[in-house]
Amino acid sequence: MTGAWTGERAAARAAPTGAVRLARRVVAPHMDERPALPGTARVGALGQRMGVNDCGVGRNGRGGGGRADWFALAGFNCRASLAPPLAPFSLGPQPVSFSRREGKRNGLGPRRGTLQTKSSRPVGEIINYPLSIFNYQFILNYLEVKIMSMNQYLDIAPEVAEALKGGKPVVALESTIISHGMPYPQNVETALKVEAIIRENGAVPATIAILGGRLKAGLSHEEIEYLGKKGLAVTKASRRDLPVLCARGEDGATTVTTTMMIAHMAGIAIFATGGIGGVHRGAETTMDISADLEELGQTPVMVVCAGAKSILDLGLTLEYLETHGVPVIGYGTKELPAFYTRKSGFSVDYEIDTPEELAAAFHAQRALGLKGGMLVTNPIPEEFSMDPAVIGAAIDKAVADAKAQGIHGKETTPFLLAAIKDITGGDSLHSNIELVFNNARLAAKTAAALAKL
Ligand code: PSU
Ligand code: MN
Repeated sequence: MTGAWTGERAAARAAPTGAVRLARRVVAPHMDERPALPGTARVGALGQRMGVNDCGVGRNGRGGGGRADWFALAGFNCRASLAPPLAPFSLGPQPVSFSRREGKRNGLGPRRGTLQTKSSRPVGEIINYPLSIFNYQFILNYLEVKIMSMNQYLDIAPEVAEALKGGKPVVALESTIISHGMPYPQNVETALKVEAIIRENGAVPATIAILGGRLKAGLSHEEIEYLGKKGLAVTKASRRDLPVLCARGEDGATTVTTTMMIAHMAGIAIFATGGIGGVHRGAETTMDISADLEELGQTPVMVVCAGAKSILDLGLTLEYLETHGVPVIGYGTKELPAFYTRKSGFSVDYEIDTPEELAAAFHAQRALGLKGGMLVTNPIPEEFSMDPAVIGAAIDKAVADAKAQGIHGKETTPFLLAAIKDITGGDSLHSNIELVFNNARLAAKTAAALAKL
């Protein structure tokens, strides 16, 4: 059986460093009904023959089936940045295609194929190289192929797709903060204002949520209003919730975890929010540790936040992040901010004082091939910060109430957020809103700086 598939380069641009970035969209059979990204080709018929199993990996059961790289090559959007030795691979203006031919199997089982241009002209030396799965893997490692869209469930809003295609700055935003983090209507007002602030600072906002089982990168105002009104009735969606929500076509508000995941699938590197989840107080018995920390350890997205609330055990949260190799940066501070206050008594790993240096550090993390994210903690502006004694007492009371009422699992964080707001009579909500604005500004400036690298 012969299978072939074609992918077309969506955008390529030379960075000042000489590195070449290539965004390629490959259309898989199940994507035929989906709108293509602006400016990309749709190759439905050729895609028909192509599926993960048709790549010779999963089907013959040899050579490590299920590799992410193969999945990327097998028809999902992928973005590659190419190191200079392989620059010819992506430099040609021609659309690139892969054709796989039925060939002899060698003793190790891989099929062979050739990588060539759509017109069968070689793009460069590498392209003509006969490929076994092993040297494929080698090339892919060089290519640093990253999955932009690992499934058929992703919808990137046209404006966001256009910005990504042109290498323009984009900032992701979460939706649990809308549905579970603040009351209506302040949640919707804040979400819309945050988007406006990101635009004022030169980036395109992409609020992320799950709507009708679709992973949405970029929401309309109506969609934000819908989530804000629905509030706690929307499922708070962490990593473990995605499969069932997508299969059932349900809605989900994305936490830091799922926002990072979907941002990364879409090719968005920077994400602004209020606070992250962490290791809860008493986790030594409850084992309540937010999936946000795991995600920071594995997904290459920069998260700009105001630290974490002391509803958490901040010391253990930092230990956990260290174990998972997540750099914790203080923006203009050496001390971890505690959300409502600028100080926590804990040190961060590094102080960085400019968006350009943040972007450079994130860029270096990628260039080093490190897999995780980066946590930027940006202290609440002085004028909006709260009295540590007042907020400390409110948090202690909220934590005690949660314990007394037997609140646990995913309800814990939303319960504590609402209790703190009630106890402080709304003062904390005001601070919460202002710190999100502050983070949006920093994230947009950092995204702009990153786009220049
Ligand atoms: N902390 C806040 N505000 C929030 C959240 C946490 O100060 O809105 C939300 C975020 O969406 C975060 C999630 O990802 O709660 C963490 O929930 P959990 O602790 O259940 O992992
Ligand atoms: Mn939890």
